[in-house]
Amino acid sequence: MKAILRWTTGLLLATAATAVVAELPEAVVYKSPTCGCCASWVAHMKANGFRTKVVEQSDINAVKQRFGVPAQLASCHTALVGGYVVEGHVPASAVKRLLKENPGALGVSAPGMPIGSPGMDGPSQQPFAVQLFDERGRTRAFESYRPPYHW
Ligand SMILES: [Cu+2]
Repeated sequence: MKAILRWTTGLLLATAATAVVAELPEAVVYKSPTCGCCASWVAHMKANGFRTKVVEQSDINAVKQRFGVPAQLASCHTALVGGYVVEGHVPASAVKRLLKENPGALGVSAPGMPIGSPGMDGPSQQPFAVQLFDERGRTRAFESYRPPYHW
């Protein structure tokens, strides 16, 4: 009986683990071949359970225009995750919250390249914010961060 219970528990745990992995969609990341901080952000996403696919493209602005990223929210890389556009160094936790809450928006952005955001190591960490944007370029606050950071 004990053996059966243990076997069943093991099976349930295995099923739960599979479900967690399946929950996170693949992140398709468009970046220029020379962008180092973009690669560091990809590593951050991987470390937080996302499968990733990198598409190297030198004309990254064309990608942003195609996906509807408002010019004032532009950063380095642009990713597609679960039907949303994720622009720049958005923390994986914010992407997970986005997927969970599923708001009516085109995507999220951490505009610019804030020092201290995931993939942007540096000596003087800055506060930064993640904003939601829609297809008409309207933005609203989603999440804000203050150093010190422990991603
Ligand atoms: Cu960057």
